[in-house]
Amino acid sequence: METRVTRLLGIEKPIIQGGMAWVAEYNLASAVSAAGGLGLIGAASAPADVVRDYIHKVKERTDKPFGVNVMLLSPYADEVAKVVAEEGVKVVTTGAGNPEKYMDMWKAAGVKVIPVVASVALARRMEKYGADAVVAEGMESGGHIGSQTTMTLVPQVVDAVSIPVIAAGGIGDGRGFAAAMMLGAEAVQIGTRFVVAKESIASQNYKDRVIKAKDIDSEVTGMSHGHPIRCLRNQMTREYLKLEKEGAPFEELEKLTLGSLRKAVMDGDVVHGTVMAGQIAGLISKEQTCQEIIDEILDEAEKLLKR
Ligand code: TUI
Repeated sequence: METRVTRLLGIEKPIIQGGMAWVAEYNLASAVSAAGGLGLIGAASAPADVVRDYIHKVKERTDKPFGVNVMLLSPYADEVAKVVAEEGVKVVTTGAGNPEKYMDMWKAAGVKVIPVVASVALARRMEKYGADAVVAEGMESGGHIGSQTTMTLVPQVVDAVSIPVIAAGGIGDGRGFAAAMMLGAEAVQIGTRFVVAKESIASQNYKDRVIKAKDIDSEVTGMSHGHPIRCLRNQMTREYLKLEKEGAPFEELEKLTLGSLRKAVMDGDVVHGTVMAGQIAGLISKEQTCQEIIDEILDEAEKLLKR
């Protein structure tokens, strides 16, 4: 399936893996790229030397294109942004902010720049600053979210910009993929379904919690202090939301979530940790390889789009 996004990135299949903190490391990124999609190393809050090492590890594992997601709230964002340019990474996506200050450096290094946006205003601004495409991410996504849904955001961004739009948020199968194409997207970004990929290093407890999730198990913490995070309900979210309702200060809330994603992903503590996942978790029922996930989504979507 060829689109402006597959041509821009030199990939076979219009599926981009989300830059998920802790989960999107070199094993997952190289597996998605080797399967014909675009794998991403999620730099999250990792120091620049760790990201550089991961870039080398993906290069050892596949000669297909891959990218790095720069999380703009990271204390290491400046250094990671430089590493991306120095290492000749083909594609960068950004999250949780406005990447304007890095755009000239990346463009000069020949990096394709794809900011993740949650509004039409930021999409327009990114196009003006030279972005090659944007990911329009709805609030169905896991992790840090905006306030618009994928269904409403994607067509509005498609109408507002001329660069290609990649849809994200709530997409987990061929139906979601086909729907995104109908909204005008030219690729999709998928996170939650890749969390349970065989190549994903997420703990078995984390994967099982996603597989077990029901539609209504999704919660949003941090709304009161402007950093909404979507994750699956557990003891942590119950305590957090209770404190939030009582008007607890940010410092007190932060105690519950400091290091909590690592706890869930790496240590398997899905009771006290943060189990970030999108609203589509309820649809995800099994562990598969990245190749199986990508091929199944595209086979299903192609049948639907031909109907
Ligand atoms: O970035 C994400 N998802 C994430 S980042 C993350 S790590 C984190 N942990 C704690 C607090 C904050 C982050 C976990 N999940 N997705 C992309 C995304 N970007 N979603 C929404 C946005 C966004 C929101 C506001 C982008 C720009 C923006 O405004 C920027 C501006 O200046 O207008």
